[in-house]
Amino acid sequence: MEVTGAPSNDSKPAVEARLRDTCRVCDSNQLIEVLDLGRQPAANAYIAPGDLHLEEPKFPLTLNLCTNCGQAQLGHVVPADHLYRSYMFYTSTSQTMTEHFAQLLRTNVDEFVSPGGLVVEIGSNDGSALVTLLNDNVRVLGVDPSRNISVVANARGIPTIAEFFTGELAGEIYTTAGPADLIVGCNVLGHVDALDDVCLGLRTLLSESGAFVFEVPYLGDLLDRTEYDTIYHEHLSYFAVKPLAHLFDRHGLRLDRVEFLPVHGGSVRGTVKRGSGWSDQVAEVIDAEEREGRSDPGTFQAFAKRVGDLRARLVDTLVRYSDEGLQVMGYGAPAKASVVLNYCGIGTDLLPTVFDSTPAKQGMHVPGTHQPILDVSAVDEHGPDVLLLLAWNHAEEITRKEGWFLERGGRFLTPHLVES
Ligand code: DWN
Ligand code: ZN
Repeated sequence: MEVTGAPSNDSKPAVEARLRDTCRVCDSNQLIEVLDLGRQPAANAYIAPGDLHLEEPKFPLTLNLCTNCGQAQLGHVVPADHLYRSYMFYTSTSQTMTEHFAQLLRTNVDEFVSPGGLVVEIGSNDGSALVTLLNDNVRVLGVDPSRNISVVANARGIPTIAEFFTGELAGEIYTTAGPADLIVGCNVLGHVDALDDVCLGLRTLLSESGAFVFEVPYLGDLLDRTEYDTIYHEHLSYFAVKPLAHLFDRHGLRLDRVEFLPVHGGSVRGTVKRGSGWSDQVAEVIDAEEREGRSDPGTFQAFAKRVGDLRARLVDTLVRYSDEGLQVMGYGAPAKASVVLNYCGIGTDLLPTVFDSTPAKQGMHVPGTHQPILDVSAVDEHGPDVLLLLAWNHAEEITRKEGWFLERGGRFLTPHLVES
């Protein structure tokens, strides 16, 4: 079944979302809907001022739970070409994340890559991670579907294939460059509809003693901290460790190690090798997830209730600030901003402007709710009393950079109503 985006009076053909009624991990059809965030535009589809009059394609944003394997996942798939070919998120906008990925590569190259060995990064974005290895005795290759951002990576000296990573592409890379000692994919698996095909590609490309190291936002943190704004069309899966371990096992891959990290609201990093089953350490984490009810429908019902409550409380707070004569503006225009603003119905009346450091986003408007995006250097001149910290996952870096705003008496408030 296809769900058509809102008809556009533009000449472009309408974009269509596909309803997926089988689980991405276990292929069962035992899916139940656990959250409905309404119809939303693609979260990174920022709008140029000249296009504001056009109707935006909007797609249903519903979260399903597979009661067979416990995988949380979106019900509707927006075509990947629509989401990624021209992309607005640049990893290099966060110094913290750039250092985080540099550290990940250093450690894993030392452990897995022999001199002259091949390191492949899937979803390599602007090359911020691989650039760390440019002076090392290793070969690097980026794979990223966004055409505009791959150009940036190539210009930085990171050979980058501007394509989606598939089983077929993995075979081509194997033929031309040989097996990879290390494949890295951070914040990528969640974006993939055809997980089986990507696993096939990993199995094809990995050297005998090589490793695939990935990071994904962790479902446990999403649930515990009610991070509903990380749910959007790009993120098709919300992973706990158990479904991941089963997925890899089915493809002749073994989840060997997991560790939990604070980035992006709480993430899990996994190390995968050729083999089957999973390690004792992974088994312990899976046991903990069972005890914590990470795949229980009741856990998700409680989560959905908290999401609705947060919406009401955030809107109440913004209305109260407005009544008190306080000026509120947004800080950061991440994809998450679009989810919060559209789901909560926060328009330019309650939040007139959003600031973001990404040059490509500046001068554009937030999808759906249309706040203009200005450079962060304009915060002072606009003089807000409160900044709604839409990029809350970078709170430490942002409050450090904008310490002057706090000293002046300003306040940051996250969409989850955490104040600083
Ligand atoms: O998985 C994904 C993650 C990794 O990145 C994607 N699907 C898309 C993207 O998600 P996001 O847009 O929610 O990412 P961020 O990292 O939360 O975006 C932060 C935004 O805040 C960027 O637009 C840059 C901006 N920013 C800023 O204005 N000042 C960020 C920092 C650190 C700053 O100091
Ligand atoms: Zn399943």
